[in-house]
Order: sequence, then structure tokens, then C-alpha cells
Amino acid sequence: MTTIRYTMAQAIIAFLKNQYVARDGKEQPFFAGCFGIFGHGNVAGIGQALQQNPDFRYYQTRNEQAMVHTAAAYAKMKNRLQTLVCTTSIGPGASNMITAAAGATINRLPVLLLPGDIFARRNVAPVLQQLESEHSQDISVNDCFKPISRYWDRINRPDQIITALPEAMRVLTSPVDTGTVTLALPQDVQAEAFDYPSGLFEKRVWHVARNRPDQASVARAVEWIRQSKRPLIIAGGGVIYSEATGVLRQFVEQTGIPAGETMAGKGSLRYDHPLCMGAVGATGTLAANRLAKDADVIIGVGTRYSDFTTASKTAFQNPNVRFININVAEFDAYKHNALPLVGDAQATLAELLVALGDYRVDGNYEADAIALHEEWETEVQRIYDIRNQPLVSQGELIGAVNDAGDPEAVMVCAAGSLPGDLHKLWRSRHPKQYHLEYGYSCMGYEIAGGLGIKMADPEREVYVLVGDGSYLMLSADIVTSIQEGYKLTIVLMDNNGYKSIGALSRSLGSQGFGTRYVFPENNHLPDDTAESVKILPVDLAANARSLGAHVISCETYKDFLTALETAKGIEHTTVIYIQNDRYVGVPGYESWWDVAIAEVSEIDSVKTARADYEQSVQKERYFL
Ligand SMILES: Cc1ncc(C[n+]2csc(CCOP(=O)(O)OP(=O)(O)O)c2C)c(N)n1
Ligand SMILES: [Mg+2]
Repeated sequence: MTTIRYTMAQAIIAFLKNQYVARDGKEQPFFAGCFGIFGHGNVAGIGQALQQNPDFRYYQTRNEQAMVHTAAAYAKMKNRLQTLVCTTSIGPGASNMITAAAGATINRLPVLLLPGDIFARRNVAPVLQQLESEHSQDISVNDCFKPISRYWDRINRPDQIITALPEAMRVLTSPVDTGTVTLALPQDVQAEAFDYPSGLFEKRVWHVARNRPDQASVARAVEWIRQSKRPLIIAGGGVIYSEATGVLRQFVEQTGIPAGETMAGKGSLRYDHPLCMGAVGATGTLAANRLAKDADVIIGVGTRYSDFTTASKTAFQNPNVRFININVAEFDAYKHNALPLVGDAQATLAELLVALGDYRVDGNYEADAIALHEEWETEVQRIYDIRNQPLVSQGELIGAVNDAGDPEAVMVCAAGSLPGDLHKLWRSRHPKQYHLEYGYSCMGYEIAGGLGIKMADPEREVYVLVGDGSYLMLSADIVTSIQEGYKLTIVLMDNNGYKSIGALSRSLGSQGFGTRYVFPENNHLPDDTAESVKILPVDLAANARSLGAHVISCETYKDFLTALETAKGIEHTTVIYIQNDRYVGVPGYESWWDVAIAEVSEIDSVKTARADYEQSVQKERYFL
């Protein structure tokens, strides 16, 4: 056996460089490089290995959480066929990744984390930043990654990577198991040399399969669909990851079955397709929610049925509703007591379509769906056309970005009041245009994620839609976008705090308490009942400028349109800053979201809200 003598860290980089994925005959390297921040836990190990491998590009980030968002967004944009590696020091550098690592797993997106770890040798413990434990010397902060990783390992001997790395790759490239993979790397072991078998560094291609469903189950699904009067498709993220949007359109057109879309699935059909009902669920359109209410068969494709999709299990009120779930993951396919079609979305839709033969829904049902689609388009236009004074409304700003922005662009968002509005209002013109991180809805994903999208597809304009709250939480990677020449157009919507949670709080009887960025009065933070408030002297436009962005401050809708045009001609990251109205919202459309309200309270408005809540909860269903 020929061997190569490498440090453990050098061996990891040499291995990662040679990992490829292939799907449908298209092969590509799986890793596009490594993000990181160096500290004593990785500088001389992985850091040194990266230094001697300039063909495996190293990128700096400003914050470890941000780089994991960037890697996840990159992977999402690449339909999970490529990602980035993230390296950190031990201690806070490592644990800073936890939030975004959980987000990647929840969103089923592959990211490979290489946190440094405490000395395996132990004689020098406790090292700087080490969490000590009285009951075990085999504990570090990296154990916190265990519940949020789909694969977790600590490499205490250099030869352990020979079996750990292939496992890491199997999980990362599996559409079923993918998510965060964490390999915790003790700093002494990173630098330790070993004679590795050279086979470990040969090119390996991981074939991403298109698994097919059980034939008997397909036959039963055909029976169920043929018997149904009001079937509805719910298109989830799996449709897009599987590149099944073409066959979905064929399916819809051949059968006449309308489709609603989840947050991750929006864009599965073009917004103007007559059978596209748009967003479904808590943030859904009237069209999709009306159809969901009475549907007798739901065909869920690549969805994990979050509470936003199911409107907290109130969306489907037909007493006889049944579910057929097409999903690559058995776990999701069985949800809601469904008939599971466990398989790849593209392959399964194609097979089901053939098996359905000449089936087509009743003409009246289809006509109703088309009419609902048209009514919905009118409603979107109504909201786009609002010209609120003196501050603009968020809905009209979304309309402006949608209309004046580049139609080939990608729009990214994650938290706040924007996601709900975008889910309803955004007009998706291609399957990758609507990029919402709404599995974890993590404030701070927006700019970091935008960077990952731009890196994944530099030819497209990237519009980052971000609220002032998210911006304040994590915007430092504007610097990285400028350093690396990846232009983002960031639309910063300032409404002095949390419009989303403020509105939620008011709807729950709590008057927006704690959701405004204002000075305290009489040692108390004013809520939305306060007659006058003192706004904080924060200048977010100046902040963005200080990070190197080109900044365009707007006051009016007209300014905003001009800014969008100007931004197109600017080469580097541009921030369009505008204040908008905290109180003008987009309504809900016959839907609900379960947020539990205090059962006992000293506040009358909470008592009233609780009474309504108890009524609404009655609509929640089990599907047995
Ligand atoms: C990391 C994180 N912390 C807290 C929350 C809960 N949360 C959801 S939206 C929101 C406010 C977001 O404020 P902003 O970005 O200004 O958007 P707006 O609500 O004003 O539209 C908060 C605190 C979250 N989603 N993520
Ligand atoms: Mg805000």
C-alpha cells in the first residue's frame, strides 16, 4: 500500500479537494472552498493546510455564524449539489456556528463544519477557552453540535478520518440525510502527521440517486387521485432541489390539478401560471387557502409540512381529506398518515403522471381554481399600488423590487414581517428567484446568505431584503462581499424595530411590548399605546457606508424606484435605505397561526385574545 505522510489537517483538505458529485450525468466538485476565522484552535492545523493548498480557496468571514449561513445559502442555490467548508478555532469561534448549523440541518442543506477542539493529549488542559467538566474529560463546547448535526464526530487520532470522511460525505450528499456535518478537530491532532493510504486522496464521485417509489403505492395513489373531486398539490422545497419544476408544470397541465407553494417551494411554478395558487398556509393566498380548506386529496411534494404550511393544522378542513406525500425522505413521506411515495420528486412525479393516464380534474373545479388565481393577481396588484404617506408601505416596496428589479435576479430574505408579505406578494419568475430561509427564520441570514447566493451564481443580481432588526443583528459580511467583489443590492427597510413581532404582539393583546427601538420612559420601554416616543439616534445608512457599501438613502416611493435603477449600474455592494410604516401591513387570507396566549393574565386585552384563541384552536386537526 502506498502512503502519503500528511498532518491530519492536510489530509482533510487533500481529501475534500477530490470529492465530486454527479446527478443526471453532470459532475462537479462538491466543495467550492473554505470559509473561516483562525484562532489558536485551527491556525496551525487547518489554517496551515489551507495555506499550502491555494487551489482550495480560503475565504475570510467576519462572524462564524454568518459563514455557515453563507455556506447553507450557497448549497441551497446549488440545489444541494455543492457547498462550502467552515473552519473555526475552539471555544467561542466554534460555538458561534451553532445557530446557523441548526438552520442548515432544519433546512436540509449540506454544510461541513470543522471546529477546532481541545487537546486530545489533555496534559496541557484546561487550554484557553476550554469548557471543563467534572465528570468527563471527553466534553467540550463542540458536544453542543450533536443534536443539530446529521453526522458528528470527534477526531482523536489522525487515522480516524480514514473512516470518518467517507461517512461525512455520504451524509452531506444524501438528499435524505443531508444537513450539518460536524467534525470536531482537536488542535494537537490537526497538526499530527500520519502515513495515510494514498487511495484516500483519489478522486471520488458521489452519485446523487433519483430513487423511485414503490409501484403498488403508485397504483394506490392513482386510485386515490381518480376518486378525488378536489385534489390540490402542495409544492415544497424538494421540488426545486430535485429540479422537478418542469415535470411539475407538465403534471399540473396534464391533470388540471392546481398547486399551492410552501416557503421553500415558492417558484416551483411561475407566478402567472393559471393553476399556480401561490403561497399556502398561514402566510398563504386566498386562492391556495380556499382550495386547501375543502381539498379531499393533498399531494404534498417535497414538503415537511411546517406549521406555516398547515396553518397549524387548520388548513385542511375537509373531514375526508387524505394525503399522498411524494418525498425522498420516508420521515416526511409518512406525515399526516399519508400514502407515502418515497422517492425523488422528479422521478416520482414523472411516474405518477404516466400512471394517471388520461385522468383530468372536473372542469368546474379547474375553472374555479383559475378564477381564484386571477382574483389573487388583482389583490397583489392592489397592494403593489398602495402609495402610503408619509412613510411608504412594505407591500409597495416589495412590488417595486419585483417590478423594477432584474427578472433574472434572486431575492433573499429570512425573518421579520417581510417573509410573510413576500410569500403572498412576490411574483416568482424562475425557480431560484425566491430564496427564503424560513425553516429556521434566522435573523441575520439575509446578508450572509445573499453572499452565498452571489458566490453560487455570480451572473445573477442578488437583492437582499432585510429589516432593521436583522441588519443590526448581523450585517458585518457586507465587508466580505466587498473584499471578494461579490455585489449585493441590499434593501434595508427600517421601521424602528420589530414590525412583525409588534403586530403579532398586538394581535395577542400585548400592545407590541418590547418590540420598538425607542428610549425607555420612566424605566419602562414604551409599547404601541405610547402617544410619543423617543427614537434611538441610530443611522443605519451611515453604518452601511462605514462598512464600505455604496449607500442610497430614500424617502419616497419615487426615490426608491430611482435607487433601484441607480443600483443596477454600481459595481459593488449597494445598500438602498428606506424607512417604512410600522403599522401598514398585508392582511392574512382566511388563515391562522397558533401562538399560545396566556391562559391567565392581569391584562384585559390578553384575556380577550385568549378567548378568541380558544375558539381558533378548535379547528386544529389530527390526521389519523
Ligand atoms: C435570531 C432570531 N432572533 C429572534 C427572532 C424572532 N423574531 C422574528 S422576526 C423578529 C423581528 C425582526 O425585525 P426586523 O428585521 O426589523 O423586521 P420587521 O419585523 O421589522 O419586519 C424577531 C425578533 C428570530 N427570528 N431570529
Ligand atoms: Mg424592523
